[in-house]
Amino acid sequence: MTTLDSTVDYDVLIPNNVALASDARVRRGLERWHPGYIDWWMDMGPDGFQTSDVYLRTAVRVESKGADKWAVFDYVKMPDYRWGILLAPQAEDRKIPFGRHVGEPAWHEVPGEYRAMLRRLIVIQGDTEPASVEQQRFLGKTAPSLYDMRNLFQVNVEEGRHLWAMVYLLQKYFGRDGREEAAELLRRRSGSDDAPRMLGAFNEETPDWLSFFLFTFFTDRDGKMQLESLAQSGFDPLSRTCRFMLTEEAFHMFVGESGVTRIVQRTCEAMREAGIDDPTEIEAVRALGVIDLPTIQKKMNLHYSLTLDLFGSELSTNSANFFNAGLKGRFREHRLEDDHRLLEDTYGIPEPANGAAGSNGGWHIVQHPALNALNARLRDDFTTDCNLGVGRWNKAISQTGFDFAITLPHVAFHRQIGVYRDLHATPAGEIVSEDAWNARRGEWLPDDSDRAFIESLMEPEFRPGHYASWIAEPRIRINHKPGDFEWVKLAEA
Ligand code: BYC
Ligand code: FE
Ligand code: FE
Repeated sequence: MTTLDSTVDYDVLIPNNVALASDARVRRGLERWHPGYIDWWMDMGPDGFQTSDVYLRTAVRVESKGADKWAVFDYVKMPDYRWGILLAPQAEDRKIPFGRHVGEPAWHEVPGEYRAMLRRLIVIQGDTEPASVEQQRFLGKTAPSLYDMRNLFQVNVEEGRHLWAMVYLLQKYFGRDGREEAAELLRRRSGSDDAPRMLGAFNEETPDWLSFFLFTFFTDRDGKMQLESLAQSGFDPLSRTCRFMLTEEAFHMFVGESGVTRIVQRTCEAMREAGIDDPTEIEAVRALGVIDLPTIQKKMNLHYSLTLDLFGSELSTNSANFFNAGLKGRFREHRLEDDHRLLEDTYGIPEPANGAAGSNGGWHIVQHPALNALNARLRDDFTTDCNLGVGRWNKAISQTGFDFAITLPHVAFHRQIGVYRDLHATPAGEIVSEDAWNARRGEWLPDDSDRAFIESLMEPEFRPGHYASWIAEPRIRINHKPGDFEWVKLAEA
């Protein structure tokens, strides 16, 4: 069932479908937060392009009716983007779908006993959104095309909107401490020593466009998995917010998957034209001005393993508490058929057969209480989802006739968080000594020379319809625009 809230109120500063006009307290709170947000955007948003006209999608309603799409496309200067507050329509009689309260009516106010836990989840979700904008702020300057530049900025403004979405929940439902948290979200900075972003991967650099595409493929996909879990929440406003965010998130994943596909395609085409049969002839391939497949594999190993850490420890009482409380469910909980309480269930986690480092005895699956293993389960769902995309990259390789496959590394490879953090596992899942691991690190993860090579390719290509040497032209373009479309009208040419 849908309600009236599918139209957006453009009469107020902040486009919304949450009746802000009649909620003076929250509206004032957000209007007070807005200037700080704009300051943050000017400081930490895309560097050098704030006065350019960008062909952007703006969400204007939450559902498509006939010809009315949920978003409109037009040229916008990014600081004028209309960051709105849009929640998916409220479902009538929604019930809490899992945990101790399963089957009870969903909450429309914060349940007092879970207030701190809920606030923490919302703050962590909110913190990642501006963090990613900060990580990507210099990439516009080296964009391989105006098309890619536009896609970067589209992702950036939508991550900004996701921050608004979490700040709305904090301001509306958490009173004074919610306002304090909202201010802190603008104060922390990715990579800062004294006020870093909350989760590890959001303090890493995104220095080049291959990193950007891998980030949107893997790390935005963690966003998808986490949002899917929070969309199940018994706290209905969080559920509705996350459901609408997922609509936008699909584009972020498209940018990542298609970006890597285009890089792989270009590399394979260039190898074929040059008569190179062996993709591991790194120097010969690099001389063609394209990124060799083994380096793509190494960069992928890095981004995948950093993203696995974002799921938290495989065994976690936090995750059990979130679930029991009805705050954070499983991936697509509503499609799973069990009692949604998991009191008796178990879940298997791979552990090294002979325990400690130095043992090459393989892996075996150890069963744990399912409630404690929810992070591992979500992480496994994530890996399944990733493998669909990786399969498409490999198809692009095999279609050009090359014998090379990109593969996700073992779950224990290069981990800083969770049950594998003290192990030294190779991408194939062999446990080696710390010294042996360090000695071979450069085979598995990008080293200085790989980084320098990729950096050398990062020359801007700002002519409409042109693409940098190392990436193929897209087959499908946004909103069916022609090939020479001017996706970004640069302010100073
Ligand atoms: N780095 O029981 P544990 C996105 C902390 S991405 C640093 O193991 P738990 C996006 C943890 O906070 C999605 N600290 O794990 C993508 C805890 O600290 P306290 C973001 C970490 O709590 C791209 C302690 O270690 N949303 O949207 O079950 C662009 C023990 O934790 C890390 C969410 O994550 C880490 N990697 O699960 C833009 C959803 N991992 O409490 C946006 C909300 C753990 O002892 N968050 N810790 O001080 C959650 O559901 C959970 O907080 C986590 C961790 C899944 C992150
Ligand atoms: Fe987001
Ligand atoms: Fe995203």
